Amino acid sequence: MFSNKDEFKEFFLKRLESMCGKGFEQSTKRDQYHTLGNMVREYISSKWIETKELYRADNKKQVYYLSIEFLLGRLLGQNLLNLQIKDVVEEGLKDLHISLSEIEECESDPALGNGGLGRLAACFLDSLATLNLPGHGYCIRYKHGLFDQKIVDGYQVELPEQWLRHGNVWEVRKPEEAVEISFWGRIETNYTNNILTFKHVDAEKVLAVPYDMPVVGYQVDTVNTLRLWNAELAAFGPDQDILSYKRETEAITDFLYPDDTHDHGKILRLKQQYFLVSSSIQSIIASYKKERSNLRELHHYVAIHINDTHPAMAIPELMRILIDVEGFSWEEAWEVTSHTVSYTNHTILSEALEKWPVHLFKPLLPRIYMIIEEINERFCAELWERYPGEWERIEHMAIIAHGLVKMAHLSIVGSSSINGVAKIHSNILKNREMKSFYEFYPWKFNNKTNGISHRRWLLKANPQLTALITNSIGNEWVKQPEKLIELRNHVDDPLLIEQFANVKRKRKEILAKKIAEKNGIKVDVDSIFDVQVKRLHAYKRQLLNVLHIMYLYNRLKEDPNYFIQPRTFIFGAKASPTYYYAKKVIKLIHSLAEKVNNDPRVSQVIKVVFMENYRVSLAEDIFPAADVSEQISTASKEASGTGNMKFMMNGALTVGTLDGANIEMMEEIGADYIFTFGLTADEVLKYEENGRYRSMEYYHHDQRIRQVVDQLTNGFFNEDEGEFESIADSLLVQNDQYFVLRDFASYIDVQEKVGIAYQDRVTWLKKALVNISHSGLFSSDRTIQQYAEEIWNITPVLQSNQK
Ligand code: CJB
Repeated sequence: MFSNKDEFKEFFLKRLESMCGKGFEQSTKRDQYHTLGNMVREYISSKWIETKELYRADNKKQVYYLSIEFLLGRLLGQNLLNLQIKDVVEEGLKDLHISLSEIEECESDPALGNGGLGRLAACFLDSLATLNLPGHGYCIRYKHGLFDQKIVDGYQVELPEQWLRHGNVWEVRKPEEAVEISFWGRIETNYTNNILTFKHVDAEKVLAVPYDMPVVGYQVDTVNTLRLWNAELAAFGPDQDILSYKRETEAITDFLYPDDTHDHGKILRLKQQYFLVSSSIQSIIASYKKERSNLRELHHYVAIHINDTHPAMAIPELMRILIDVEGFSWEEAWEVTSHTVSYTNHTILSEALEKWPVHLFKPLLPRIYMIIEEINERFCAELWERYPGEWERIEHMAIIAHGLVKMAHLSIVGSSSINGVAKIHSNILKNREMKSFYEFYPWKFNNKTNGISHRRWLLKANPQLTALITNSIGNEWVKQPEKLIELRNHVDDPLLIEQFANVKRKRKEILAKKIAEKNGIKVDVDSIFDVQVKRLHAYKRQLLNVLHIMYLYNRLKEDPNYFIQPRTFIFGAKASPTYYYAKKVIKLIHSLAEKVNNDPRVSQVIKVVFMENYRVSLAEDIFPAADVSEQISTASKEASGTGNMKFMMNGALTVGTLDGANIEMMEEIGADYIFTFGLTADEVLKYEENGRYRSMEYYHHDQRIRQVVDQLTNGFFNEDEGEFESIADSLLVQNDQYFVLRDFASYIDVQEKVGIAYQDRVTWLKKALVNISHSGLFSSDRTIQQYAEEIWNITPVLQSNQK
């Protein structure tokens, strides 16, 4: 298509004219973005077709990763990088006086996810393609992704996100592969010649139309597929009101649910889940049947992975198709299904474990409900055989109990593998949350510690650091991130340390400029950039960070000689729109920023910045600029965390609890290279069991705590009386569920150590380099390799010239 910059320019100008109907001079940045995006997609398409052909011919097992979220981030820059045409394009554009980064800004973030779970799915797609593994994603084509956050007077306001407003250059609509989904109605059973059959009648039909997006591997020819389903009108019955049918159908794919670990039990969400699952399973079976006729071998050629329980209905849906459509017996269908599906659990927070009321479930999905009932009955019979008379145990493990369908139980019973996402989380699943299931099916449980794509979070986000590393150890680490460890041999090299200091400074300058533009706050690039960016949730304890800043403010006000290393505290977080507490914390951060940043003395040493609308593209500016990474969840509550890994890879030092993957980071780098504090998971879980924690005691015995907690309600913030009363109540009246006050003293101590450590610049920078050198372990390539070998049993498919 083009192999040098002159060819590129010629092609680009021609395409711009034909696509936009304008000459170059009249074109806008958006015209240029669309032209370039279109060209890149065309560049990809031959590889995409070849990959599909190869998979067909190769006859090997493929994995389908079903996820209600894929938080992709912008694709133009990543695709250019992965295709290795970024330099040619950038130079060609430069000749035309166009800046590639400005064009990239025209792409909206495809925000088809909330946070960690969705971003993990996106990193996994990147790794699958790069490792030449036959693996595809299935999700919903939400018209509106996660809401855009605006801050008005310190409060979060949600605006509908509009990623499709200007079209999506990456997608290809495939109407000929549309499938029908049935909701409501009733099931007619028929018993003839000893055969029981089921017919779904009076159903409301919805059409699921696929839109495919290419997933380009890095420096390889593999291009996998992310298939997004769109809900459209199918045939409708004579008695149906067309307008309400249209409204209800389109509603299925209108919005991504803005929950993170909360679930509000809405019927629309249940519809979305079945829509995703039914369309995906139908499509998987259809493509299987094009190549092979014997569905009894499905599990030898197909692995279906469910990312948390949202797609758990893949299990009864596959059973339904095998039994009702393909004529399998129950036993045959179960053998295939339970060997095809595998499941990842991402949280132990009880409010996030999905449980659906039977009275909602049964009428909406009558056949699926029947199948789940049957799975449950058979499972309970097995339990009865193994544990005769143990009613309580059986009731506790049942899939349907007390009018609820428990999706995690269904997922465990119907899957061949259940994994947690960090060692501690997998152990908690085995020894506590899912203990009875582990005792029953010990072989199913395993751990797969999360990882991140170093291509997105280092190569794309931080080209300056990428160049420095390559300069120091060569470029093999790019394809084999575990080779980053070679950097460890160079961390004492004064030149490398100085160059790294320059890179960090440069990235801090870039972020400081953004902060000045967006927040109107001038921050000192010599101060510590201390960052907490993630969804807002009580267990993630943004409040602990806030109370520490209030404490510093108080010290600075009381003691004119009190010295602290200057710091800029940076926050970014969206709160679920109905999560009242989380929204209050956002307001609190703003009130604190107002107080701190406007105080003539305090603002000399500390600043507080809240960056609006935290999302993947903003994260790419933030991680490279961080000095300190805040990973301060209540131990045992953060299943893994993945932001922690992105900071580490960009040379920030972690202040963290012994929670999630922080523990494995510490094991990998050594305790001298991370700042840990606070209760351990065992201590937290023990407190929860024995109920002995009294937050009031910490309030009464620690004057520092008393002062900051009182300031929430005593007019200190110049806000309406009662503005932050609910936060104070969560700490005292509700006995501080997440142990903020219990960990406060320990957090203050460790933060003091951070401030002191930062003053020794060289040692600090060396520690940061050590962090980078060990971050290869947390590449999603390692994680995906483990899933491929230990769960999915898939191997790379290579073009003949790559073998
Ligand atoms: N997680 O983002 C979500 N949403 C959920 O509903 C449940 C869990 C997060 O998943 C990440 C990926 O595994 C984890 O790193 C994180 O700890 C967890 O909260």
